[in-house]
Amino acid sequence: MRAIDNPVLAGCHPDPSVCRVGDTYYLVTSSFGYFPGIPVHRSQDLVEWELIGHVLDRPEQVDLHGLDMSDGVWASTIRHHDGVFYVVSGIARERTGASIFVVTATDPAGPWSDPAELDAEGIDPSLFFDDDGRCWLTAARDAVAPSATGPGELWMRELDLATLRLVGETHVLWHGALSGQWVEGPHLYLHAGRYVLLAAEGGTERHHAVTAATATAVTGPYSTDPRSPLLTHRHVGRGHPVQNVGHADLVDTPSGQWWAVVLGVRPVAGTHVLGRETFLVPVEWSPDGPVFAPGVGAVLVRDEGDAAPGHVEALDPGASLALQGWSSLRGPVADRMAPQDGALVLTPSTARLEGCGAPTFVARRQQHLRFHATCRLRVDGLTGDEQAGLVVFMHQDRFVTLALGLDDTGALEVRVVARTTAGSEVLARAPAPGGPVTLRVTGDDTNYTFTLDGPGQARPLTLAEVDRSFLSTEEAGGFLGVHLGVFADGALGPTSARATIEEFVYEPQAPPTP
Ligand code: 6LW
Repeated sequence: MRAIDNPVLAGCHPDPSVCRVGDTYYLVTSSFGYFPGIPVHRSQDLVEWELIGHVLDRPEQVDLHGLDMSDGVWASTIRHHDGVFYVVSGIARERTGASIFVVTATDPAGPWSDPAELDAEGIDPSLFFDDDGRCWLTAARDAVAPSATGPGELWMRELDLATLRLVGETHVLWHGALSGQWVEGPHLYLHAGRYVLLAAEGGTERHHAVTAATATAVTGPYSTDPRSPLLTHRHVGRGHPVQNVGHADLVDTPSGQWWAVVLGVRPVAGTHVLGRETFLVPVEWSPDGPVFAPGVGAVLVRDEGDAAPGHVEALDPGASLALQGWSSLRGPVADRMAPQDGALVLTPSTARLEGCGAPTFVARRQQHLRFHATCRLRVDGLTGDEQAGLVVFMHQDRFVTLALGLDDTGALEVRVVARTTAGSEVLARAPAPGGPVTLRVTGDDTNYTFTLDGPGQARPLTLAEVDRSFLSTEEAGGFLGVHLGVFADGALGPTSARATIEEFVYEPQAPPTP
């Protein structure tokens, strides 16, 4: 095992769940309103992960239209049993609660089955296969759920694998070790003859923690592991580079070592923009149960190698955008996005970025604290409010665009617009240079800086600087992390306008020298 270069999956990759088949590991994370949903990564060493597919990549599997971007696909669990991969997950819908479903595949790269919806209430479902071949679904139910019996609880029911239906009675397992509030993210393991139920508690912010309960029978009774919390960063001080640690899933290696994947965040000056990322933590078993990060206390090690110098990631419009880590909002947009002569041609949508539909948008995670993202594009035939360009997107109510559009006289301009629930604010505007323009956003410890370059310009023009915290989870709320991408919206109906993305390049930048 190599040194851990945490986070092992950078950018918005929360609620990690992992399983091993032979010497290969598979990991899923939450995708919220993004499409395709539930990225699947593969690794041979738990450190280097390759994106191999998505569980929900067909629109008939999931409909996310109308949802807040922070709703949608929440925490999932991946397990492998008898040659079949199972993913259980839930779709959170603010207005109608959450629904839990299970999907299966023989190849984790896909295709995955259509979801079988389960008659279950709650979030964060997980599966446990016992030694008799029976499968148990656990999930979390908040205190406000109609049939909750406690202040938030973990419950269990048997999943009949032949019919993919829940059968038998519901067992209420545990109300958590801490306040009982936000007891969620359960995963169950059998180790040395004892059932160990891990949970995430304290909320996914600074008080996040891993807690545990144990039992001698799968359905309980479960008693709190008095060592809880087993892992948390609530006490490490706000200056520590990694915060909000929790939501663990365990896996063993073929040689019998144990590891946990957990979520954590990397704040700068108290706010984080990258979302909740996946970290790897060593685990050992004591007679009392799992010990996280033995020898380093419960503190994660983080390498400072945030960016490899000269590393450049260029969008390849001719290859699968999904497998390059690019997503759209709430559904596919392939009918408004086509590769052409090495470029990506966008047709403006009537759906707007600030709505809850599926605008013409495709973006990738911001994965480094410091970066440049540069987009060279040209537009043809824009009318009215149509616009296209680069977007730094946190949520439908929290994003900044650097885009080409028409000014009041119908002349092409470049403008920077910041969106909040209060509306859209134009931060800067400048006449568009003729020909293709180069739009760049630079992120650092302080700001997102928006610049414009183009033919005839002596040097790049800085149009606006936006405080980094504007795009942070602390200010925006919700569960997401910043995505960087391109968009085209504002059409009134069918349109002949086009935006041609000639190049999109993402370049991590090294930390400032002290
Ligand atoms: C996840 C749950 C949570 O399902 O956030 O705050 C949800 N807790 O465990 C979305 O990541």
